[in-house]
Amino acid sequence: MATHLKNLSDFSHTTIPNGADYKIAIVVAEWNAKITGALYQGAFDTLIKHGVKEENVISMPVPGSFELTSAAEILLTKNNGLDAVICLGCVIQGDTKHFDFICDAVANGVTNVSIKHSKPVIFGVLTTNDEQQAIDRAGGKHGNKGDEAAITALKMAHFSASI
Ligand code: DLZ
Repeated sequence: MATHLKNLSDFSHTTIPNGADYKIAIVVAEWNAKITGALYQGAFDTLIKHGVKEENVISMPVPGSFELTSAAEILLTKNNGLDAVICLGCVIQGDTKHFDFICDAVANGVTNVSIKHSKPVIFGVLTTNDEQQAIDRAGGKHGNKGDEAAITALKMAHFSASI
């Protein structure tokens, strides 16, 4: 376990752990599928690139982002071998309050599930004002937040394993 941290200003360059020993679930919302499909591809490819075995990536679609919380809860309850769950979705601002309800519910939901199970549950949900902002973050000019969610899962799985 690390006891002394150096270069605190340089956290983005901390080593990405090898995932050969990890089993990780990716739950992906079907709403805004063009965006969430790109997030999923980024997350999946990043896990494989960093050593996670293909048979140890569990991929599950759910109808919308609101369902990500219950899916993570079900997975962690029924599959004890999981080291992390990545939740991917895209909520785009509309004319009603739906956006706020869904975003709040998922953010709080994944936090609660993570704490309940003492396992990393990663918030890989885009919450954008319009579709272009989402495209820019799903393999566009601002990168792919699915990749980032996968790297976060690897780092947190490693954190958990090293305690
Ligand atoms: C209903 C709805 C709306 C309006 N917008 C989105 C969205 O932008 N992104 C998303 O992932 N899901 C949306 N949903 C669906 C909800 O997440 C959920 O599937 C339904 O309310 C049923 O629980």
